[in-house]
Amino acid sequence: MQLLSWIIPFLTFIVLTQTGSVIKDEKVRYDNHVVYKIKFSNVLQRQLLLQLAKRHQSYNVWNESPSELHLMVSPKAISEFEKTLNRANATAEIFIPNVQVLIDNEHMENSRATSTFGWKRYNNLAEIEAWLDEILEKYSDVTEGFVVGTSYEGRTIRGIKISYKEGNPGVFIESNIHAREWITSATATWLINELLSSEDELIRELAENHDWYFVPVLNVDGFVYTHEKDRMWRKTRQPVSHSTCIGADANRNFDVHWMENGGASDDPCQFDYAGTHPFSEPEVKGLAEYLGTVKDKVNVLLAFHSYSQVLLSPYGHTDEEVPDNFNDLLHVAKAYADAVEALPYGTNYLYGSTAKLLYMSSGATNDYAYQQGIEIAYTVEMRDRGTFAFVLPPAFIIPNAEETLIGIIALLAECKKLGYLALK
Ligand code: 0X9
Ligand code: ZN
Repeated sequence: MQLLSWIIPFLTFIVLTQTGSVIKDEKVRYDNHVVYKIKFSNVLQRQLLLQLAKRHQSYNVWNESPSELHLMVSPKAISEFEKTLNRANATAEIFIPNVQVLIDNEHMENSRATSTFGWKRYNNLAEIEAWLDEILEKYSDVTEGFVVGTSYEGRTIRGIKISYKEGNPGVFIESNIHAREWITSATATWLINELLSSEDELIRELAENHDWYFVPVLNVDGFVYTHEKDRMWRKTRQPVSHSTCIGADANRNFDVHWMENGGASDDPCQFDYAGTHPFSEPEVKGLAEYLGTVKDKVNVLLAFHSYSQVLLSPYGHTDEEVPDNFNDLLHVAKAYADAVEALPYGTNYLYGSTAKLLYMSSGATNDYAYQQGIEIAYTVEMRDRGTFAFVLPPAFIIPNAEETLIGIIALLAECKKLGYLALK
């Protein structure tokens, strides 16, 4: 009895999570989890590998396109994965040999950087919010805070509007709807700072002649969870009744062709679970409601994601149809991609229709915005192409943000030329 009470506090309790493993109350670990890049040469191979990837939780889809799949495989599933590869006669390259090493390096770099808010490391939600408060106070004459709603766990989802004068066209930027895509909120906060503090003529012109609506972290619960528990978390944190799996893919939860054409999953354990019904996730409902109040003043919407360096335009739910202004959407995206590529970093962006370039995905933010009358609406998938994937080292925050800014300048110039920035 005495021995037992002595031992119990020292016993650790292993809990299996969606992919990694966690020692109770500690962070999920991804030791020896490998990310493979699988290249398909026919549809059958794709089908076989995707079937495997979706079969159980030793697999986690990181990126998908018609010709390629990036898949994280837990160590215990590697031999099964290799057998399936052989059976499919497909080849795979190891992209990331050990995900935990990337996470550890990121953690080390984050703790080495200065303790004040900045872009040399990734900031957590509390830091972002404290910084937002400072900014709102410092620039009170041209900024105002707004509230998008309340998350499942009761957090306030906040935004900031920047407006230097009446009658500007509106640009709406949503970021970190996917929790693990940290580069998106880091970039959004950097942009806010540039718009408010830069003395560069081009940036002043950009800042002062548009109204800016930023939601730096939409999926607040998921974001906090990535900092505190599981770096690779993607979805919201609302439990699903009758399932042990938690959360929905907020970017499949908008009421726009919801669950159509296989553009999302009805399995709560999948990365692209659409939720029980459109707007079942309070974060998504909140964004849609807020957007409803400003959409008549918003000309352009950008939904920030990572990774793969693409600009995706509607539609996500069908590859058989494109929007009426698809050619314009291509022109505008080309302007962004060309401007980014012309920088010394030389980063290459592809662009095109979501369903054609990427995969069927229904219920996403930019498709919803488009349906609501915001005719220029993209998903921006930022750096990189899989070398570091979601765990992009902090040293890349500023380069990524700089090229996003240059891309946006070119995008808006093209929108103006094509007549999309007129008052609605
Ligand atoms: O799958 C997604 O939600 C996005 N890619 S990510 O790797 N960041 O998860 C792309 C969504 C694009 N889909 C639509 N606009 N429909
Ligand atoms: Zn994403």
